[in-house]
Amino acid sequence: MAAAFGRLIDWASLDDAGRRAALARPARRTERDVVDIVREVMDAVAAEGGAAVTRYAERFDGHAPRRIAITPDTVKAARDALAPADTRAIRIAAENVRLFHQATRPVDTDMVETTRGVRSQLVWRPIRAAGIYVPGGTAPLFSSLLMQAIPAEVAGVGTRVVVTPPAKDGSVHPAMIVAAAEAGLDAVWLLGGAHAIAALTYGVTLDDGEIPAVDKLFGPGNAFVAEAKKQATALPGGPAVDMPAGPSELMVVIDRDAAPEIAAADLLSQAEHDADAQVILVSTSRANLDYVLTEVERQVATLPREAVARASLNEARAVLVRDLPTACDVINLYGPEHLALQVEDPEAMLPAIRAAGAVFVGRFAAETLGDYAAGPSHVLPTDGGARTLGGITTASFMTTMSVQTVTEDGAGELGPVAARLARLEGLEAHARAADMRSGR
Ligand code: HSO
Ligand code: ZN
Repeated sequence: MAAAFGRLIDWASLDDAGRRAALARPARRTERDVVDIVREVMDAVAAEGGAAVTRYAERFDGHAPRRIAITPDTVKAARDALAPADTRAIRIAAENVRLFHQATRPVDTDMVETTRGVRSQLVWRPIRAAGIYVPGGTAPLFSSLLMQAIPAEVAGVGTRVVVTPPAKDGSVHPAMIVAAAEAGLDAVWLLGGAHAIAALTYGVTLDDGEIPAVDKLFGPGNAFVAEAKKQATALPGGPAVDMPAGPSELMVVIDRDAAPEIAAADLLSQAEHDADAQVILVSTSRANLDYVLTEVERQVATLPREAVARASLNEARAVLVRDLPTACDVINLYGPEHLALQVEDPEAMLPAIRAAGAVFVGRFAAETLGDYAAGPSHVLPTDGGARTLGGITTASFMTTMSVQTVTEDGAGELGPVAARLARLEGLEAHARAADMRSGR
């Protein structure tokens, strides 16, 4: 097995427990005391508001929080700092994301008449205020701004507050400003980490203006951000959160004839994100599995982020399976954030797959296209969350209400039924309220 890849797993040789263990996510290289540090930050912001946020921003980011207004002037300066083709690429990505989310925005249902005269429907409403975290760190992920702020815009969210860590020198990448303009935002806050999440949770006043308390927190981030979202949502009346969004994951399924250089390139595209990113190759062919691993080794040596990719590859797995139905078992057990199907008839596998954040069908469907520009959001559940959760959609920024209408005849018919059930539960006031409508 090529040196770069973590482990080879022969699926047929393992029992159920062995299979689960083979697919377990590796222990995170999180810093010590994350929980305690985040607790301290949350408490300080609760007690002192903006002053505490500014103090932590200066300590952890080296800069006080800054509000970047998205105005014709700032946008022009940002565009001038980019190549015209970069600006165009951001525009195309934004348009595709908007198109997809407009087409998939949930619609109110028709009225459903359950008993004659009793009609109900489900209607969708945007949430009031969304807090959107855009990761910075080693690379400013302006694509993650598009993938969240545009679905929120399409949903009709009135207040979208975007926070993102500043670069080391306190600046913001011009692409972030252009992306914010494409998403129709009026500002981006240069503020990251747990203190940014605390600011969005409590609402604070800073030198540059106000960050309002939001109703729901969105976005991936480092261990501090993830922990802060957890603590925020556990507060009484605290904001909701979108999903567990940890390090990137990709599972690539290949057969005998899949192109090894393509499978290898895709695996490396996610391995370069983060030392904790997880990539898994699943193959029905031992020979092709080995070709891919050789390719990974050849390609990784040529990457600018080779060190990050190699760290991730240490924990990578290559799983040899007997056939494609078994590959589907592996997929459903692991629940990958991203799944690439590079087999002869990938569509035929889809009905058996039920746990993956995003599926990339066939050799031309590079995850990279989905990461940037295909349309669906790239903010997806990691850590097996895909077994029960989808990624960000327009619906993530909305909620449903049921609306119920009843005619006099409807009340006459259903009132006695409800009253009976109320008395069975020992709730007499309920029963009387129903009786009053049915003339009893
Ligand atoms: N693959 C990442 C998203 C991303 N890729 C942003 C490049 N930029 C989500 O897991
Ligand atoms: Zn990516």
